[in-house]
Amino acid sequence: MVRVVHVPEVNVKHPTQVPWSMDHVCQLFKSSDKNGDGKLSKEELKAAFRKLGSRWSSYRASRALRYVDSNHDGVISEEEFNELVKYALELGYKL
Ligand SMILES: [Ca+2]
Ligand SMILES: [Ca+2]
Repeated sequence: MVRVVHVPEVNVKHPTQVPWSMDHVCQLFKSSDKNGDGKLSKEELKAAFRKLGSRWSSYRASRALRYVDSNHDGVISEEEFNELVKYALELGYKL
């Protein structure tokens, strides 16, 4: 029997299954702002989650919007952007 003794030291919060780094997710969301208004609409979010590999991109976009959109204007603005990145990273492999 083969014992796997590799224990990651810092990967407690973000297990190794998570294929996306913070930078990567950040870039992806930024590049998803198709109309360049500096905000992410639900449609743009949906496309971003699809690129992240989500099979439920529409559902994810709605959930993310509800969770991250703290001023309830229906879009993710720059101030909310960091929360969005965090949210996506926390979802990680569950996408
Ligand atoms: Ca936009
Ligand atoms: Ca907002």
